[in-house]
Formats: sequence, structure tokens, C-alpha cells
Amino acid sequence: MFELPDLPYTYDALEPHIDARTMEIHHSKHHAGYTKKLNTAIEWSDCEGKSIEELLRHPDDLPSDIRQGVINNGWGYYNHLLFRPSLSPDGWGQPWGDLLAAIADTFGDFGAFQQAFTNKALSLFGSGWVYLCQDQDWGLMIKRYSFQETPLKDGYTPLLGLDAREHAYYLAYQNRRADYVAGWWNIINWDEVEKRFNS
Ligand code: MN3
Repeated sequence: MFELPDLPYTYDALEPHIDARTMEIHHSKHHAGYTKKLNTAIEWSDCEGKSIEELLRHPDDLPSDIRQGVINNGWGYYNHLLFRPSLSPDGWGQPWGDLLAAIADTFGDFGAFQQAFTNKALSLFGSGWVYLCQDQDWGLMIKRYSFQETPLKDGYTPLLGLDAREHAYYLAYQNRRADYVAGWWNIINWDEVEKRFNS
């Protein structure tokens, strides 16, 4: 059975960039809901006991009667599992070391990467996720995913994801996604992203 992890900080810790009420609903309702529905979907199936990565990496291997439920809720479960620890009240401006070098190598410099990532988030139609991913040859790329798609299915490792669904920001920002994204850059836990990059 998959479990909903506690947040690594309090609900109000990321204010003013993400407000406490949004964090609380996002965690205790949305993430909890994906977790519960994912567990219901795999209960009594051959999928019980598999890791979330295994389930999402090979969706075609899932039993057809539960496939869509596992993809939808599994992806919701997994995205938010990565999202919370990638944020921190002590967020600092930019990465360092190998990750910064790789970003500079791929995008020019950190500012250019930030701009490209932000552009993807702002031009995303409807809602979904924007990810900094790593491919099997260690290359970096920015990918945009609508709800039922995952970087794992493409064989990519997700390093840093931005939840660009309205439930992640609407209470505080309403339609001002640009302000939400601008605030989000201030609370990234680059230590965590760096760890994923090196793993
Ligand atoms: Mn969300």
C-alpha cells in the first residue's frame, strides 16, 4: 500500500510564495485522494507490491481493467511525492556544482534555463506539469506533461517539477500563473534536485 508522506515543513512554511490554505488542501485532499484511489485500483491485482516507478514506467504492462486508474492516480501520487521535497522555506537562488555546470552546458546559463522553463509553464494550455528531466545519456531537457503523461514512461528521470494545475495556486493567485511561477523560483530546494541529478 502506498502512503501519503507528511510534509517536510509546516503548511505555512512557504508563504508568501505558496499560502498555507493551498498547501493544506493540496496535501490533505488532493495528494491524499490520489494515494487512496491508487491503493484502491491496485488492491487484489498483480500490481500489489510493485514500486510506483515500476507501475508508471511500463503502463502497457498494467492489467487493462485498472490501467487508466493506476496511471491517473499513480502519476498524481508520484508527482506530488517529488514536488514537496523539491521545495523549501530556505530555498536558495540557484543550483551549484555539477548540476549548475550541466544546466549552463545545455541552456547557456542559469538565467536562460529559468526563462525557458518559465516560458514552458506560461504557454502550457490548460493544466499540467513542467519538468526538468534527465535522459539516459545524462542530458538535460525541459518537458511539459499533461496530466496522464509521465517522464518515466519516456525513460527520463524527473529532477524538478512545477505543478501548473490551478489547484496549486488558484486561491492565492487566481489566474496570475506568472506570479505563482515567479514566486516558486524562490523556494526551490536545489540540494534535493542536485541529489536526484547525481543518483
Ligand atoms: Mn497538484
